[in-house]
Parts: sequence; structure tokens; C-alpha cells
Amino acid sequence: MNRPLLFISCLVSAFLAEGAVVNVPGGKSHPVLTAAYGELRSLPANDTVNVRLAKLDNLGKEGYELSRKGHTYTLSAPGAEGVLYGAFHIARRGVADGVTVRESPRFRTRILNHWDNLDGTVERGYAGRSLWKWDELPGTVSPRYKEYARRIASAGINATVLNNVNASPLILSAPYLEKVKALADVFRPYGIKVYLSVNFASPMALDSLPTADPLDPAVRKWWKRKADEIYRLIPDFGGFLVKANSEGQPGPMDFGRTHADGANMLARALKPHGGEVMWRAFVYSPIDADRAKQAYMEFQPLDGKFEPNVTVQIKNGPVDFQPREPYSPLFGAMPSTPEMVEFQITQEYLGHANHLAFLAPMWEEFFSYVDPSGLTAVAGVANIGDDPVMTGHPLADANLWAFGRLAWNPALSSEEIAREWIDNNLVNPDTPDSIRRDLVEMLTDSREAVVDYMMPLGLHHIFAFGHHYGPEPWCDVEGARPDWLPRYYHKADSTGLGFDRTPSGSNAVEQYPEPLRSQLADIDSCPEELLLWFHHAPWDKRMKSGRTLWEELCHRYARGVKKTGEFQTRWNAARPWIDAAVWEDVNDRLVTQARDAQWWKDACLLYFSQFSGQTVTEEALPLMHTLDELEKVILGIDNYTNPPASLLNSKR
Ligand code: GCV
Repeated sequence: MNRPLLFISCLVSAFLAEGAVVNVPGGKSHPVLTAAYGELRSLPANDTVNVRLAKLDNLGKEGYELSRKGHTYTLSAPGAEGVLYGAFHIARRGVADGVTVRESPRFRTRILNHWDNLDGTVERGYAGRSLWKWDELPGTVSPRYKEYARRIASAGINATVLNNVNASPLILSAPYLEKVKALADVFRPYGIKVYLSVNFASPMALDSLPTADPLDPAVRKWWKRKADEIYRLIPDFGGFLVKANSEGQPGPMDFGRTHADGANMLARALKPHGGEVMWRAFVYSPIDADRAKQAYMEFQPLDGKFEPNVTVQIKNGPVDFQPREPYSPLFGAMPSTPEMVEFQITQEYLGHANHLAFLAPMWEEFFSYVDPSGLTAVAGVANIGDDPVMTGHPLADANLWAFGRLAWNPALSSEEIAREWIDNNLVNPDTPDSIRRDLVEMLTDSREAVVDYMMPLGLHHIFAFGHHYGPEPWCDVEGARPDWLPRYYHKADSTGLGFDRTPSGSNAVEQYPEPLRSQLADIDSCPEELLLWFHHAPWDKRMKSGRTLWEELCHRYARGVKKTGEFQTRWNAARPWIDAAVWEDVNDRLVTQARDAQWWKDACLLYFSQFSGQTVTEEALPLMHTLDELEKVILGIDNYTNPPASLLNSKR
């Protein structure tokens, strides 16, 4: 078997066959319908698809109804997009014989955020360079743009922000807008709208205005003209994503204004064209308040002050995409303001493209706390680059798929999504059920394994400085902001471990509604997964398992390492059923993951044992490194200096 690793791989291979019989209604042509019919015709020749365009109760323009009798499908949809999504549903063989399914997306906007820079680099990208070849555009349009569009549309994604939220003003210059138009033209037939991240100081940078004050008439006029210019080129342009007054980015507060003033000014410029603003709530400054409290403190008082076409985009957790965080308390706290969630598909904090970490369980967990009906949209920071499989780790493709599927239907389970992806993309059709089951379990266990070997029990942000890959709970960088350093978060001392966010500490718990607030504030009712997020727990605290906190910590680190060994065993067993190149690639990465898990366990347990005053338990032995050795490792983005020999035993 040598199938390309694509969501729609069955379609791609079917291009070689004669193609299905597709009966379509007459009438006007539409670019999305043309693409949809193309997808349907590339189904196997023994399939027949009857397409009907009809108004259907309770189905929006992206919805569809689909039934199958043997090899004959009936696909009805009110709009072209529905036909396209229905076509992809057939392609993934998602409908049983004799059954009728009705589908429509839960969220209006299902959007990727690319953190791609105009120089071709990708911030927190681990899959090569940017897919967008800005130097060649608009003259040369790479075939990979269409491949990308089909691929994300097949997962149900309908929008994309092309550039980094740390935005270069240049993206709004006339030559770049021509490039953006070329991409929008490729994406349109796949139902994908283009958005741009904008730099709030663009009027100053591009046209030398003396200010970017959102209440200044000349600034308002500048943005209005810019919006008009964009819509002349791209009539269905989606709008702007903005990171303002965050990590050094300019924003309205530089001019004594509020986030609402800034967002509303942009919203008014876009409104006549039907565009919208996604304004990020990822803000924190080096002030006394606990970093986990700051987004709420800054944004909650602005509830009701935003224009209707502004949505506040909030990261899933209150700090920054950690392997496990509680949900951000801003969700549900701004009832008069549209809110959307930002997930991170790229694995900045979960082992980059080296570690298997299937993220559907993390997002499923989020939706178990946050009611999807309170959200208008879902964003995912893309894990896409120009490497051959686009996502670096071949199994990270499942995360892109999971993001799209959960943005379509947040009630789907991680198991269902994993199975769907494995069946359509990973294994060949003769694969025994037991192997499929093992692979599903390997995926669905993987995120918890990462939590265990990196940051169990609610520990967070104990990474090496800067690139967020390996462990450095001891990290100290002269002059660095305290809230960028691990000690700020783990607060290990002789009495215990963890960040006290109860009323006796930072009182971050007060931002959560009752009864959750009281549950989190009480050390005995706080879920153990979040214990050290909310509490400075004593080393001898008795856990549910009967172990002390210290013993439980050892147990969880050991369990994480053990899991990485099991992944290798399962992967070995699946070898005959998987494309050889994909198997080899993943196998190498699993070896690296197992090495790193050991490294995390040794580093964290040896470091924390200095405070607990206890030795590492039997279960967490052997230790392959000494703390001295590990503290001498100077981590770099792609390498490290002074590695102990044990860290060199890997191909990556
Ligand atoms: C795009 C974290 C990341 C940054 C990122 C930022 C954000 O701090 O480390 O690389 O910047 O989040 O989401 O804006």
C-alpha cells in the first residue's frame, strides 16, 4: 500500500478510476458546486450520487441530508457548501446502508490561525516553512494551495487567517493584498474565507500617520479606505484578527484607549462589507496580579461595549496552551459579547512535531466545561507547513482533522474522531479490528501520557525558556519577566508544590462561577488533575489513590514514560498494515518521544526531590540522568549543547 497521507486520500486514489455517476440539478453554476461535483465524480465508478438542491428545515446553507442504498447516494442540501460537505462525507464512507443522516455545523466560523510570517518562517511551526510562498505570489500559484484547501474543507473548516498575529504591517500593503487575493481565489471553491491578522499601528507604519489612535478621524478614515481596498479585490473577505497590547504588540492602550475602542473602530470599517473583527483576549503584563487572572480582569469589564461584528477570541485556558489547563473563566463571563475559543493545534507545549499527542481529548474536556452554545466560532492555531505531509509528524494530521470535526460537531467523541481518521488515512482496508482498536487507543491515550511525563496534577509552564520543548523547572534567566519563568508557576518549596489560587493565594478561583468556584477552592474537592494549578499542596497530602502527593507525582511521571513504551509496542504490531515510509517516520518519532519522556521524568523528579526531601519511588526508577547533567544541558530550538550521552541515543 502506498497511499498519500491525506484526509481525502480515498478521493485522490479514485481519480485514477473511471469515476462515479453524478446526477445534478440544472441551473446556475457556482464555484463551490463545481468543486463539489468534481469531488463526487472522483468517487469509485460503481457509486451513483443523486444531488438535490432544496430548502431543508433547520439546515443552514452549509448543512445537508444524505442517505445511501447500496452504492446509490442521495445528497440534498440548501446550498452549494452543503453539497461540498456532503461530498466529503460520502468520500469518508461515513453513512451506513439504509440510514439517512442530517448534518449542519455547530459553529458558523471554523477557522485556522496561521502564525506564518512574511519571511517564510512560522512562529511555533514544526512542519517546515510557511506553505505560502509570498515571493512567488501572485504570479506563481503553487498546486499545494488547492491541496490545502481540499484538505481543510474535507474536515469542515471554512475560514483561514493567513498570517501571524504578531503581524507585519506589510500584509496590508497593495502588493501583498494582490498575493492574498490569489490565495483567496484558490480557496473560494472550497468554501474557505480568507482573514488577515493586522498590526494595530499599520496606519503609522504604512502611511506615516502620526498616530494610530482609534478615535482619531484620520486613523478611522485610513482603516475605512483600507477595508474598501481589500473588498474591491476580495469581495468575500472575512475580516481582521488582532493581537493588541499583548507581548509588545501595538494597540489602542498605547493611545489611552480601550480594547473596545480599538476593536470597534476596525469593526465599523468592515461592517458595510459584512466583515468582522476577532479581537484576542490573550493579554498579560508584568504586574502583580496572577497571570492566570489578567485576561478576565482586562476584558470582563468591557462586556457589552463591543460592536456586534466583534468577537472576543479567548484561548481555551487562562495561561497559554499548556498540556492541561482549566478552562478560561472569561467563557460565559461576557454574556453581551460574542465569544470564540482559540485552540492550539500546533504542539508548542506538547512536544512539537516529535511527540504523539492527539488533542481531541483536550478539546473534548474543554467542551465538557464550556457550553458550545455560548460560542460563535472556533479557531485553531495551525500545525501546517510546507513539509511533505504538511503537519510534520504524520499522526499530527489527526489533530488537524480533529479540530475540524469538533468545530463542526463538538459532541463527537475523541474515539469516534480517531477511528474515522485511522480508517480513512492510516491503515489499509484489510487491517484487523484488534489493530485498529489498539491504534485508536494509542491516539486517545497520548495526550494524557504527555501530561503525565511533562506536567501531571496541574503543574504548568515548567519548560525551558523560549522554545517550550524540554524540562527546565530550575530555569532562571537574568532579567526575564517572572511570569515567563517556571518558578513562578510551580512554587516548589519545603512545604509543598503548586500555585495557591484560592482566597488565601491569588484568588483566581473567584473568577469561576459557583458551584465550580467552591469546588476548585477546596483542596479536597478540587479535581486532582488540576490540584497544583489551584493549590500549594503539602508533600504528604493523601491523594485518592492512597499515595502521598510526592508518591503520586512519581507514579504519574512513571506512568507517562511507560505509556511511551507501549506506543512503540503497538506501533510495531501495526507495521504490516501501514505504509512503510509513514511507519518508519512515526517510529523514529516515537523513539524520540520515549527518550524525552524519560528526560522529563528524571529532570522534574530529581529537581522536586530537593524540596520534598524524599527520594524517587521504586516505580519511577531507573533514573537515566543526574540533575547536574541535566542542568548543564543548554537547550536550543533544534538542538542542545552539553547533552548527556543518554540524550544522544536517538535518530532525531
Ligand atoms: C504568536 C505564546 C507563544 C507566542 C505566541 C503567543 C500568542 O506566548 O509562545 O509565540 O505569539 O502565545 O498567542 O500570541
